[in-house]
Amino acid sequence: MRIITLLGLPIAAALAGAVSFKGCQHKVKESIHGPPRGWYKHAPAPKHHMLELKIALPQPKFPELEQHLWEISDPSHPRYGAHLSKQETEALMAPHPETLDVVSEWLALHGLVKEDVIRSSANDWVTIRVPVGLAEEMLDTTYHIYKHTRTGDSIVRTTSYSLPEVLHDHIDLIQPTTMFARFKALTSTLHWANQVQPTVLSASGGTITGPAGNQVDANCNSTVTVSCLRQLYNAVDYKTSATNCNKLGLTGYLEQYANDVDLQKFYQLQNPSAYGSNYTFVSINGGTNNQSYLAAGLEANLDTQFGFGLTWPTPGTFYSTGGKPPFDPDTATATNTNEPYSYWLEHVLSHDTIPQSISTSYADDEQSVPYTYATRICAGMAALGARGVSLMFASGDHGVGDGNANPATQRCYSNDGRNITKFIPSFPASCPYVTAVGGTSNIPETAVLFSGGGFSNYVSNFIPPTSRFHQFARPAYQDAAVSKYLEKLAPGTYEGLYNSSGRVSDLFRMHTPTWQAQANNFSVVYQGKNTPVAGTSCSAPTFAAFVSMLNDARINAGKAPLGFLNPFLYSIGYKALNDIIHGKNPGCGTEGFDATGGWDPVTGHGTPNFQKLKALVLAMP
Ligand SMILES: *[C@@H]1O[C@H](CO)[C@@H](O)[C@H](O)[C@H]1NC(C)=O
Ligand SMILES: *[C@@H]1O[C@H](CO)[C@@H](O)[C@H](O)[C@H]1NC(C)=O
Ligand SMILES: *[C@@H]1O[C@H](CO)[C@@H](O)[C@H](O)[C@H]1NC(C)=O
Ligand SMILES: *[C@@H]1O[C@H](CO)[C@@H](O)[C@H](O)[C@H]1NC(C)=O
Ligand SMILES: *[C@@H]1O[C@H](CO)[C@@H](O)[C@H](O)[C@H]1NC(C)=O
Ligand SMILES: CC(=O)N[C@H]1CO[C@H](CO)[C@@H](O)[C@@H]1O
Repeated sequence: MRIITLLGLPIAAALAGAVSFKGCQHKVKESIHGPPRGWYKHAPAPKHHMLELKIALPQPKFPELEQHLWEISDPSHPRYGAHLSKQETEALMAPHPETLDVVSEWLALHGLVKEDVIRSSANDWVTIRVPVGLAEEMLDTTYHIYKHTRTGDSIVRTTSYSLPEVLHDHIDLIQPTTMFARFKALTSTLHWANQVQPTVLSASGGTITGPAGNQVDANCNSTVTVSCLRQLYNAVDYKTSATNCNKLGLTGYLEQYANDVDLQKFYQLQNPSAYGSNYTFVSINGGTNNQSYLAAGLEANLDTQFGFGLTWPTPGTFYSTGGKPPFDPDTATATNTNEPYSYWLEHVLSHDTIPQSISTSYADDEQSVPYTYATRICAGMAALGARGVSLMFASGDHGVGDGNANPATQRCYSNDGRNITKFIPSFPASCPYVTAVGGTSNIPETAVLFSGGGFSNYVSNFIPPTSRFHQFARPAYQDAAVSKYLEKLAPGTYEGLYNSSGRVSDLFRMHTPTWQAQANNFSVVYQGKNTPVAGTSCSAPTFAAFVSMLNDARINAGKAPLGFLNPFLYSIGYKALNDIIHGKNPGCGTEGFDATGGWDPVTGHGTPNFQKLKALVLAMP
């Protein structure tokens, strides 16, 4: 059901309304202090170049949606597990009817009629395709081609845009305008493509004591397989169901394709019972899954092989979302160079059923995603949480830094015009409605050096006056754990580099390799060969797989899926995690944070002990 009919205001009626844009002054809606480090202005954008503009309409009922989310995700609340339906969620995401009218009228004024406008299922996003010339007129701005110094990528952006004053309360943001995010697949820098592991991954070499106190193959200290992860995290004998409607979702972006031949070969090697099984492929915004041998993506292969390999026979879904820079600014074809989370969110939220656990191993530096945009994407994640979906995001692969240089000497610059040194957290891992997953290596488990983590800089003082909620401030569920850690930190440590009022990443660490040459490695089949892979990219699908197994157990027991995990993990779940006390995550010329006993910003509460977690989640309502 489309909300527009519920609200009873067809567009034509709206056009009869009386808002006048005549003589209405444009006022700056959003501006940034020049392009972020790494980008330079190259040339004016060709006027005929087509842009796909996404317009976010305000969600006046979001605070109500968020209130539902906290209640139904808190195991001590009577409404725990009472997730909302698609209709209920959309009613809480919908813009005010007047907003729909005013915005439609403004679009009509520029010749954009109903047929030119694509609306999200909740009507909270509007998508239009317009030439640069028209966008410049609508937004009273000038677009340029910006080039990236290191990669040569080009994008069409502006550093400021304006809207008629009457529209300011009816539009949260329009992109692409000021967004220079560099969205990355997290395996891209952390693999040894030139190295190949043996074809047979034998379990010879005896056993050692794993984190759960059980005996595990000694090889698991150097090469990580599906079998190793099940041993390390105490789930060797757990069998999932194929038919209880539990599902695992994995996302693919940036033309990362999951190769079926590689997947079957992986199953033969690491989970023979899954051999011959398949997953559901979902294309979003033109995303494909090119099966050419050369088109196989290491990230997509890693995610599907470990995610589906660990949870088989749970049905799997692989989402491929199209759209990525660089592109040819001279073509007149609309090129989507927006950061693609909004497309993915619109798609999944428009469906009645959604996989209960979903993992994403892609990230941007938080500061490269405008606060307004981050806030809206994060609101979409909250809506998924309200629907009962657990979202796992890799925490990033650059420690507390941004990976632009050697972590020991690198300075990390803020791009807010002040150019001060700052730790650089990753987005969307920094969103308070998702679970951020980092990495460990070896046995006993140690935080990996590259593991992203720390405090979000998008805290309340960054909130523009128009915003209605304080999303990135430290959520209450983290208060006790974080305060305890801060008490242990020597006074003044990293003062000014992070904001202790910010949301911290959860960093329920999973086993991944370090990038020292002799460290552990995940064994992924890539273009037919066993390839060692590292990164928090390994951790996110692994953790998601264990969450999916927990959902399997709860669904079999007639209970609701876990949904948004953090309130549970911080209040009860941490008791079933292996505390990690070794390691740190250097960056920005510092040593980063230290792992300590109890919660810490590097390793969170630790890695899972599946049997213990299962007992906890089955004891909950
Ligand atoms: C798996 O499913 C995809 C589409 O979802 C299909 O293209 C592919 O051929 C299938 N592979 C096998 C081995 O059945
Ligand atoms: C699939 O990938 C191959 C190798 O990169 C490429 O040559 C081919 O054009 C691609 N096919 C499509 C339909 O994009
Ligand atoms: C920021 O400061 C550093 C070091 O002082 C300097 O090298 C860099 O050019 C500055 N960047 C900007 C954008 O001002
Ligand atoms: C695992 O490997 C690391 C690094 O080589 C080593 O320090 C550690 O002792 C090994 N663990 C066990 C239990 O053998
Ligand atoms: C951290 O955030 C608080 C508001 O939540 C603000 O008062 C404070 O100035 C911020 N500190 C820094 C170093 O940005
Ligand atoms: C970089 C790294 O640690 N590589 C190791 C990955 O695992 C194989 C064994 O399967 C070792 O031979 C590599 O040295």
